[in-house]
Amino acid sequence: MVHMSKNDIMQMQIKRIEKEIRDTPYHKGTEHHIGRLRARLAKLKESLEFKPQKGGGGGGYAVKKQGDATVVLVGPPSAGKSTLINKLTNAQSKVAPYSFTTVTVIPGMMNYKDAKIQILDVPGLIEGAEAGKGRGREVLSVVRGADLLVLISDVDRPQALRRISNTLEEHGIRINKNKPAIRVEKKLSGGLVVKTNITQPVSRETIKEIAREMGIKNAEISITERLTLDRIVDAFSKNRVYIPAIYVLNKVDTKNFQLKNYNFQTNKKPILISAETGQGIDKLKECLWNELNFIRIYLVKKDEEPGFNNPMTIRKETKLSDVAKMIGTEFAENKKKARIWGNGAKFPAQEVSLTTQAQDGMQIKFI
Ligand SMILES: Nc1nc2c(ncn2[C@@H]2O[C@H](COP(=O)(O)OP(=O)(O)OP(=O)(O)O)[C@@H](O)[C@H]2O)c(=O)[nH]1
Ligand SMILES: [Mg+2]
Repeated sequence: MVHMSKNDIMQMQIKRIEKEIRDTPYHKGTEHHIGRLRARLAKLKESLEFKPQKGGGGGGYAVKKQGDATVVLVGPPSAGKSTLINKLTNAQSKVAPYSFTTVTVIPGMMNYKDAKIQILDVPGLIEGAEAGKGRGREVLSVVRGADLLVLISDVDRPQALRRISNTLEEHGIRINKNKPAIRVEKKLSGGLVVKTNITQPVSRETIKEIAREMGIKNAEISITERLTLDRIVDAFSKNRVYIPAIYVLNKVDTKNFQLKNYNFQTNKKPILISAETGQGIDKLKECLWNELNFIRIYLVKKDEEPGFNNPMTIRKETKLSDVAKMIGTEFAENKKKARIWGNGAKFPAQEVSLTTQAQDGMQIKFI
């Protein structure tokens, strides 16, 4: 008898459920059933992907996040990821005319408009980078930690952008999407209650069934957005990440490439560059900066009058408590509140709690 590992059995179950979902037409009568199948599928994939690996460690893959934000370059082999990181940063990543040149994560730092943007070059990602197979697994785990993704291909393979983003989606990485507007308040008893003022395309019974299937037995579920079945499954899954991305097509120097001839089905137009000649690179830098939503704040030191002496570049929507931590863990320790001036302050020297979000132009004194 052929021995099957637990892993193999789970893979088989996944295939079976995926087939059943494909073979079942979606309508009101099957919605409940499909909802349950989707929930089961999500749970199976979750336990497959996030099971601790034998031997542990990431073999050179664990890279410390540094700088104000981390951007990961993701694309098929030979798209020019290493050429690009060398152009944007101080990194010296090996470039070669064959696939899978890069075998670990190569970090680089890009200084742009006062911001330090960490860029990570990773091995090429091929479609269906299945959990545990090849380097896909490690690449995906680095991708999950990114603040922004650059999905990059070249002008000979524009459709790879869509394929790569599909692969990421299959692994729970949601690109350019907001977190579903659901709040789940777990209770000790009382079953499930769904609250929403919006007409939902999915019935309450199905929503409850998905929740139950995913281990939520007693809870109040408040929904403030119209949500499809997939988004509901996402909302109850533990491993989903929501990351913004920009699309890039490299090697425009090699041929006359017209964007209008392609239907990318991506929600943003790709930026055309040549990592080799430098064409489009300034535009790309500007775009990275914009997408990362940087703002500038001004720190007011003890005994100092409010002013613009100590500028600091941070991400939009950063809480003041996190700003304090960026200054230093020791500094943050005994800070309970802050006084703020300028943007965001109702009046000069307003005292606020550290859960307040920083705004562009805000002057802040920690007290
Ligand atoms: N003509 C042209 N060639 C480029 C450009 N960018 C990269 N290349 C070439 O494309 C090949 C692959 O470049 P790499 O930077 O190694 O590609 P990669 O995406 O890092 O590849 P892997 O590490 O294997 O995934 C090399 O021969 C580069 O010289 C470009 O803008 N124009
Ligand atoms: Mg490379």
